[in-house]
Amino acid sequence: MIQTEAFYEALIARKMDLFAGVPDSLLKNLCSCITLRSGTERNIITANEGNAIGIACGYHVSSGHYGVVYMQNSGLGNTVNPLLSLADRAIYKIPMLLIIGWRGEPGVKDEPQHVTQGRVTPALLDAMEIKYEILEDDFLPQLDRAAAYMAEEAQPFALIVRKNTFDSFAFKAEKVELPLSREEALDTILQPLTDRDFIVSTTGKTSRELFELREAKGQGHSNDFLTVGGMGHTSSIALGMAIGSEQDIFCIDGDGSFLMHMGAFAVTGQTAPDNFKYILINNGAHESVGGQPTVAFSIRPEEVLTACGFEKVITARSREEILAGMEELRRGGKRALIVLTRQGSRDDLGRPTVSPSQNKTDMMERFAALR
Ligand SMILES: Cc1ncc(C[n+]2csc(CCOP(=O)(O)OP(=O)(O)O)c2C)c(N)n1
Repeated sequence: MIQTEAFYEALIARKMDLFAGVPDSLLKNLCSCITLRSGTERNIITANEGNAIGIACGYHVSSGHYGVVYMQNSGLGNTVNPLLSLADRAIYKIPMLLIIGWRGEPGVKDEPQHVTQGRVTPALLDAMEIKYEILEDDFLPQLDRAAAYMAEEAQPFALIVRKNTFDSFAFKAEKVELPLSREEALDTILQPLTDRDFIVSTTGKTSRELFELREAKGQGHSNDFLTVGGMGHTSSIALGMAIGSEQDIFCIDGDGSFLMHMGAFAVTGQTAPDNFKYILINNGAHESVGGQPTVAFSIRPEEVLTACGFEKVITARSREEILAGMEELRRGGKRALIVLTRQGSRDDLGRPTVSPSQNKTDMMERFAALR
């Protein structure tokens, strides 16, 4: 196991000193250390992983130092374009260090959404002609090789990080006191829904909690699309679903997901049919992967949604306000509900026991039965 702070110090000593990325549960200890040690000026928690590549490019050009981009391997897809069309040796030739959490490593049990991504991660880097090493306990020679390669070749260098590589680093996320937890908010959102309503819920614990609430209520799962992967695309999935059916489609998003592809809302706000019902659960954090902050408490998502074409945006903090907001959503027109929740979740929170493909089949049957 690597001592997290020693690794951080070794990066700084090698001029790898501007951090940018999207946090990952596998990199939780490293992300926590960076969040605490680097502060918000030297650690940019980006909306998506591609943005982090852009920041690392700009930083190298102006400072001569190196950006460090951290991500879960599922975020690699968001980096392909800026890596291959900007940083690559045929274009600007910009070095940076990539630190990639290896979910779904072959031989290590993981959730379905990580299996293929995990298997192809090294091959993907090979195909992109990005040099990489798997991070080892004896990491100093690896960082020296990375530094030498970046200096000589002016190209990105990647470190793939296995589960349990970094030792624990205590981090207390700044928590805003709000009456409801996300799970309590979800429980309230479910109250007025019928078996003719459908949900598209976002990546992370929102979908896990929704699954458990449905279990507890004995309601089955065929009305819920749990966006287990493809973070940030929840609202687009719901948009497509709303176009394909006359039933009400409730999109339950998270603030990290909302920010990841916020551009989608400009188009959704203009094109969403009346049965598209948007709910944003805003806890100001990437709570599912360690509680690292997002900027969602510092910006005004309601104004973003309004500017994009949502006619009315309601904000709720309590069960009563959520229920009133759900009534408003039912009225039709482009309306959205923002629910402010505190951070935190149950320690014994489980994972969906229905496979995503089975979930899809069940859902298609349910839609067909209502057509
Ligand atoms: C492209 C991509 N990047 C990163 C992740 C890792 N990840 C899973 S859930 C999550 C946090 C989601 O935050 P938010 O939408 O605010 O929901 P919360 O966890 O706070 O409920 C992250 C970063 C991912 N699954 N996919």
